[in-house]
Parts: sequence; structure tokens; C-alpha cells
Amino acid sequence: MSDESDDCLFCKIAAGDVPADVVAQTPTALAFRDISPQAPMHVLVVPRAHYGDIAQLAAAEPALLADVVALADEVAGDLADGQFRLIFNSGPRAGQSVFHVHGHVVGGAELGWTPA
Ligand code: IU
Repeated sequence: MSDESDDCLFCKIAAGDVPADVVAQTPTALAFRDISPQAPMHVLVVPRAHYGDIAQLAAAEPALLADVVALADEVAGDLADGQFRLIFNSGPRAGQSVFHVHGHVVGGAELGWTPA
């Protein structure tokens, strides 16, 4: 875990210090609605522990990444039809703007495929 967590928005949301529309949580991970939804269901899934991106999380704690993916599946089962896309932007050129790893769980509609 990195010491960047002191000034991290998603760490503060995970700690309950900043409000968010939480839809599900486990001891290790949290799911909350994106403030700017891009699909009928658009939820962010994050580990409570701070890692900058998915590669760092996967290298350090693969079981925690599995927890995050399982939470995405649970959320999609509750809020959509169980079908979803899970997107981890990694790096600014890939669209990452918050540097606490988060998966975008999107679904609830027929999804197009135009990432670039
Ligand atoms: P990105 O992959 O790092 O670009 O995703 C960050 C997401 O976090 C983006 O979709 C924002 O709408 C979302 N978000 C949020 O849900 N709540 C916030 O307070 C902020 C960003 I700042």
C-alpha cells in the first residue's frame, strides 16, 4: 500500500470521511455510484486499501483484486441484469483521473464498443 493515501479522495470515501452513494461493501472493498454516470448503471468498485492502479494492486494483493471483481459482479446482479463491463483506466492517457485503483462497472443497457 502506498503512503499517497493521506490525500486520496477514494481513501476518504472508503473511510466514510467523504460522502458517496454506496451501493455495496465488504470488509475489503466498496462500491459507490459514479457522480457522472455514463450508463444506466455506472458504479465504481474500489479496494479500501490504497493502490494507484490495477497493475499495482494485482502485483501486491491479487486476492484483493479478486474481491473487487466479485463485488462488481454482485453489484451488476443487484442493479442490472448481471451483465456488465468492468473498466480499469490505467494512466492519464488511458483516462485515469483518480489515482486510487477503481473499476468502472457499467451496464443496464446494450453497450457500444468505441474506446478510442
Ligand atoms: P477515471 O477512470 O480515473 O477517470 O475515473 C474517475 C471517476 O471518478 C470518474 O468517472 C468520475 O466521474 C468519478 N468521480 C466520482 O464518482 N466522485 C468524485 O468525487 C470524483 C470523481 I472527483
